[in-house]
Amino acid sequence: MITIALSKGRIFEETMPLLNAAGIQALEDPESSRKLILPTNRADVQLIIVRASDVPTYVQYGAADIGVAGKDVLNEHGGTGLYQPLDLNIAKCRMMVAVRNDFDYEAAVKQGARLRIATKYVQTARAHFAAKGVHVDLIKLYGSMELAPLVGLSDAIVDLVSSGNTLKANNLRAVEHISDVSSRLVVNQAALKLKRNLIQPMLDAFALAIVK
Ligand code: PRT
Ligand code: MG
Repeated sequence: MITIALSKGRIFEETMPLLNAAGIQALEDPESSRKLILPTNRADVQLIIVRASDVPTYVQYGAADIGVAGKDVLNEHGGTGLYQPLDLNIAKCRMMVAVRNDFDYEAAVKQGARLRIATKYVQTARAHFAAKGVHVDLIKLYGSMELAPLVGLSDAIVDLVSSGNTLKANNLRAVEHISDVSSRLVVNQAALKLKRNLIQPMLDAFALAIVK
């Protein structure tokens, strides 16, 4: 049996065409089903539905053999025990620093001010500001980062941006681009060795189906 860990929403939707190309079809839709283990057309393949940030953990411990996770999530997790053979080029966005439209970020950085940064991506933010030599206090949040500068919780946020509509709607502007983000296929290292006959053909099919 091969277990594939996916999150609902954009990762599930954008991974489906790749799974289909490998001959795997989900028999239920996670948006309407309450099941967390979804059968597929193949008796030897099942899907499990987990939080996006939990995908690397399930794969690391071998509870799933394969998963799909954003580089944002993988960077925070650290990647221990994970083989990352393919960039799937899906769920694309950018990791950015953003501030209120009326906050003079450039001046604050120039003056060497200590900045308060609210983010879900603490490791990413710490590494980014350390490399720039900017002193920061990091405030860990679990969502809705865009709110933090509006209510005085932080000077800036580190968050993902895709269309930019959320920043715009909240009178925020992006001031730095940290990295481009897409999702990767992650594979449990032991599973790849023990179940290579099942996993390798899937990896080959995914590789051929990736839209560059
Ligand atoms: O939603 P939940 O709390 O369960 O978890 P999650 O937000 O980690 O999961 P999900 O499914 O929303 O995101 C899964 C993965 O999709 C992330 O780990 C990213 O790699 C990728 N991805 C791609 C995004 C976005 N685009 C994105 N725009 N993840 C989140 N966003 C959010 C962003 O945080 C911001 O709040 O969308 C908002 C901005 O969108 P725009 O279009 O207004 O700029
Ligand atoms: Mg989300």
